[in-house]
Amino acid sequence: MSDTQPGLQRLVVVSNRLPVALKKVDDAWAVKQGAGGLVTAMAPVLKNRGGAWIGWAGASSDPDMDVDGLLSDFCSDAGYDLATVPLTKQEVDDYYFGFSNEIIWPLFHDLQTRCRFHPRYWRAYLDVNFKFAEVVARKSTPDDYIWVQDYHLMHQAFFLKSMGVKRNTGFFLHIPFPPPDIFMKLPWRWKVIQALTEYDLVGFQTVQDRRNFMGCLQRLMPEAKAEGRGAVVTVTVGNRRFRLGAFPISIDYNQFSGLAKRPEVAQQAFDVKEALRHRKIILGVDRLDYTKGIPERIQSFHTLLRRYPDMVGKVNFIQIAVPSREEVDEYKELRQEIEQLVGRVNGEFSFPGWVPVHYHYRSLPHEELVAYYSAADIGLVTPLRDGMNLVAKEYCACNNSGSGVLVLSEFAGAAAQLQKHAYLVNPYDMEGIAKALHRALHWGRDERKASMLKLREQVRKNNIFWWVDSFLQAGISKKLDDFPEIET
Ligand code: GDG
Repeated sequence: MSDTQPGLQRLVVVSNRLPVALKKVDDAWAVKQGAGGLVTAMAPVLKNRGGAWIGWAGASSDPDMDVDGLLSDFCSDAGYDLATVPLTKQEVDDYYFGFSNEIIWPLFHDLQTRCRFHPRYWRAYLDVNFKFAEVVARKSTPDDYIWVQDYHLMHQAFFLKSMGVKRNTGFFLHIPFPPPDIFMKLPWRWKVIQALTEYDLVGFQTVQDRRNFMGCLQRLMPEAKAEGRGAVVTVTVGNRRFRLGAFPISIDYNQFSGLAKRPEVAQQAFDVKEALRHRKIILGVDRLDYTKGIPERIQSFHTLLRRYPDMVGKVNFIQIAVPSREEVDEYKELRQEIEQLVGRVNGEFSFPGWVPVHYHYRSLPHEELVAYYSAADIGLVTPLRDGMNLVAKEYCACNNSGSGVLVLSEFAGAAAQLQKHAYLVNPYDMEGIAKALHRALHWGRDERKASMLKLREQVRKNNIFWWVDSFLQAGISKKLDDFPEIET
């Protein structure tokens, strides 16, 4: 890569999925960069430092498709390499749907009763992690910095070491880390904790997640000690020393705020308001997942209409639910439950010219999503538990008028940064949410503007580029004093 900056350490990012999507353009397949925040932030860093992204390309619907050929065309344009880890259907079933999504996902979101602790899943998880580590070893050199993303791949540093491959490694967990009483239910708890101690840096979304991890580590390895204060601490276990840090992930603030200002997006936002006859709009946006608290949110809106008759006919609730893990029974049931609840509220309260709940079960184009964010008077973000929740931050970034209110679950990682100026609620407390919505709908303009200004400032300053820099500084610098204090 000729245009990389000399002297900078190359970066190798490892994640379950590659940050690309296969799209058909004029009857021919092409690889396009994904639109998520992580790839937006990482792509310029990878281009600047040089490096690679390693991951699974997803299941191909066309067995004759030349995935590697398509990826190599993409790499020459993107300025960094992509390397695939091919997975069989059985591996995807057991490692991805099984271990990752039926064990770690519910357990780490404090929903242990949803876990299915099949030993087969654990074996597949280890086999696939080994497979990934072999590709990482082949595609990297000892001078590269290896940054592993998320709970699917907790064993990368462990397997690299067991192969005798020396690398500087960092791991970032996008979901919460549970407290000891919950983590201890995991049959493979010791092996998972031990594998995480093999990284040189382990990053969490919040200081609380980092504390939970330290609590689990000390339960299982009582000799473990942490030193230091602030966002990053150094841990010693036996003769191993590594760092633990809190690095709250964020969004490309300027991209969201800028898009919301574009005339065509502002027009779309106006059209949404006009279609709803300028009634107040409460907005929920989520992947359809049981951690996001969507049924509880609809019931809270139902409670609002029942308790506060002055709200009937004056407010709309729009819920956008993006299809996710659709082949899994639990998600199918959740979808049915949501549809029934929406039907119940609309059945009870609609009258000609007013339907209280508008429910969209599909993924909206990015511009349309931004238009909804900027049209909404209230961003209602009430996950039962969430690592961060980017929707909360995107809502603030798009609210250029400053007149919106963020009603936020106290169990979203975002609450650690936004609690002072958001309206915090307990997502299980439907009466409490209804009350919060009623109050927020009656807040004075100056009060709303002052709070939203502070929220936007926080998201603007601590954006996704700040997140990448903070993590890399903590991971690559040798001394802890080399990087500034991280505000959490
Ligand atoms: C995991 C952790 C953590 C949603 N609807 C549409 C759409 N979206 C986009 C949003 C947002 C993203 O999906 C959802 O991000 P979240 O952060 O809310 O949630 P997870 O997918 O669960 O992500 C989470 C995150 O990782 C990052 O570390 O915050 O806690 O669970 O960006 O904009 N995008 C489009 N149309 C939609 O209809 N285009």
